[in-house]
Amino acid sequence: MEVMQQNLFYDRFDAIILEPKHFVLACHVNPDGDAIGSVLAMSEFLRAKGHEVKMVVANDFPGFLHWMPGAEDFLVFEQDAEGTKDAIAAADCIMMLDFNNLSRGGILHNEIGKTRCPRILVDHHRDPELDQFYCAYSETCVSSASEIVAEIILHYGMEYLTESIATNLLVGIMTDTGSFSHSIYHPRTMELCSILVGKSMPYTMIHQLVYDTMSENRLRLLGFSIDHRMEVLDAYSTAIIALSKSDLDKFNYQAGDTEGVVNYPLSMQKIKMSVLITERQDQIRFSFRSKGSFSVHELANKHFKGGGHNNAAGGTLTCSFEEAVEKLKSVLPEYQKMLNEAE
Ligand SMILES: [Mn+2]
Repeated sequence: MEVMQQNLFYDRFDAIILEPKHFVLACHVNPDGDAIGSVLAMSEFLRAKGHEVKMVVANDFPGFLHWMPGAEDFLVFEQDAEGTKDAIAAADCIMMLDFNNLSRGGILHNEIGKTRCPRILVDHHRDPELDQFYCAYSETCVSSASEIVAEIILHYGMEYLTESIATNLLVGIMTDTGSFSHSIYHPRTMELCSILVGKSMPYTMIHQLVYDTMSENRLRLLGFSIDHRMEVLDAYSTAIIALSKSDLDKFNYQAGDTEGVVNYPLSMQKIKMSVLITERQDQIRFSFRSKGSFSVHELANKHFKGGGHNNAAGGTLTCSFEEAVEKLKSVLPEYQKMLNEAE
């Protein structure tokens, strides 16, 4: 089944890239390393194939990704709404990477929704709306969208794998697997990485550029989150970290500063699920992580208007900060047995 789908993908993708086109590549709102890395790598590949490519995002990405090769070329809707709208309206083909649901495009949603050109999906999230796409490479048992992009580029030949493509794809795989600590389902991920590392910037430099760039405020926010804002609910093998707007203000919060905070509680042996709740401008954001068989996708999808992967998902609610924390606690009994028995 999988192989058939991929053959169909290449049949259609081959046809699409045969003639020069104006591509627009988009990823999800609050873009992460995988979103940015997969878009940058695919853009460079399509340019090498003779296409015009514009890369669009709803909002800016964290500073620790700004160094990525080509990152300065992104059109950011929040900073240049007209330029971004014009680029989308002029597209012959729109590619969505690292998201499969137009609502995850944030404010780009409406603009992409207005277009009539073919759409291509390259993604690893669950429950894609496949009927919206002319062709789709949608695979959930891979580490990242960047891993799929690596497969696609290698399908066309090693000669397309430049240093910048390899570097961008490694950032995507490295960040979506928490530095190769989860979401690795098959040896192919490591095989691809070994090919990428052979072409990329030195791997240790990539790792440092992404992970060793904290401001003092960000590291102190992490310490504060764990020491003062983490609640451990032993009955549910769950830990919750809830950060209010005033908590974030106290540490002069910058985009990306809470990145990774949600992972720390999982390093306790007894914890199966970790939830980070943050109060944003007009909504409450939830970030879910789990270990092993407990799927946070279902929980996020059913109760928090979100979803994602089995072990990592997100969601949002429009309510007060206090209500959000109560809402989470109120759904835990439904999952108590599954959480405590998860392996
Ligand atoms: Mn991803």
